[in-house]
Amino acid sequence: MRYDRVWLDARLATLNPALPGLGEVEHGALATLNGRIAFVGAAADLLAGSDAVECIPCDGRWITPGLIDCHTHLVHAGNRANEFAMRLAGATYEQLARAGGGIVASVKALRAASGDELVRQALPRLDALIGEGVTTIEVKSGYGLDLENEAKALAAARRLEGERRVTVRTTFLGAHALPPEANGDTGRYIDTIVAEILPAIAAAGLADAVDAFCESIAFSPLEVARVFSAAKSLGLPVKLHADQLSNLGGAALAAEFGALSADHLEHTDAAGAAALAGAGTVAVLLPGAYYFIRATTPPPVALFRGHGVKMAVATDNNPGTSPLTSLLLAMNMAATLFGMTIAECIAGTTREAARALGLSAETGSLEVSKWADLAIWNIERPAELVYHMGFNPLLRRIWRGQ
Ligand code: DI6
Ligand code: FE
Repeated sequence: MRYDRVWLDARLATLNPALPGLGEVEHGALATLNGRIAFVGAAADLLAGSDAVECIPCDGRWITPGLIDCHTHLVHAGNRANEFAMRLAGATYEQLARAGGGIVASVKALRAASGDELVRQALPRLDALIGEGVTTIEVKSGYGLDLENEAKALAAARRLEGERRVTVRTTFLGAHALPPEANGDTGRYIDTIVAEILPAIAAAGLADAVDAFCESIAFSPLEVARVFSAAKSLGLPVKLHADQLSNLGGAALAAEFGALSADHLEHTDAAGAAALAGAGTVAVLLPGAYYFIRATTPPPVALFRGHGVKMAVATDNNPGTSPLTSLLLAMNMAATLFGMTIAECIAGTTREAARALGLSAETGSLEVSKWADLAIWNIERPAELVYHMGFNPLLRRIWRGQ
């Protein structure tokens, strides 16, 4: 057998779901051909006589799947450090949102920025993630809130794929907040999304999925259901910001629409967890936002575990509630703040994050025929990926074999 590259003498955390734990293989080898994994397993099982253009000894280092940040608002303009200061002085996130700050402040900034400017501002954040071994990211719109600006943001997100070796999945989040020009008429804005904005975004091929913010300060379950029905009729999968600040039954709503994921979930109850399990909807947990807004109700991880709900962990990178560009730190926070195990944190940024994006067949684990998206680490044991705070043990990152 002839391969492009073979990594030898590696310890593998394959995340192969057929294997227990992290699917660990000692004395492992991994070979690639045309950007995909062509062999993964014990080095002793690599056929004698195999040949490769390049052989890379790993000296016992660990190889994991490339990390996946499955929930970000990476494309945004400016920052909201001013609001952070106000929150430190006592204002709440809801108060700032109601006073015209919050998401709407970021909408004004994004509308004023060109597509080039959005790409320019997103790249340093993307580079921070890439520098930690991230090979796939999801990017949401939701700061444009009209067709022109939502399309501009999604096109900027798509352009990131041309700027760096990274896989980008885009999500249309038109139902993120009410635009100022809607003058409080939520129903009419939802009408516009359903009849005009979403069909145009879908026709332009700008979105891989559709998301909404289901919350008392955003959109009701009935309004979200209208957006989701439109998405489904256009053949687009859905995701939902659900139960972050209160329980409006968002998890069950996401499950009802067969959502890829329901995200945040701090206030989800047992019925919501059961619904997620039944639908195979991934629970995406976002400890950066929980930490940054100093929330006090953590998501019900034990309930999710008990119901067999798959859990992912992401940065939720956004200017208002999670200015976080470290997926490794998100893993540490998921462990310390939410009580997730080491294995859950690592699966949550690889295999389960891929599932949350509908990419399970392509990436997220080290299995033959998936993309060779790899991270090679200077660590003695996988727990170090979750343990460090602000220290990056990445040695090398491989995207699609390169
Ligand atoms: N939930 C969040 O945490 C972010 N969006 C959302 O729906 C907040 C976005 C922002 O404040 O800019
Ligand atoms: Fe978010």
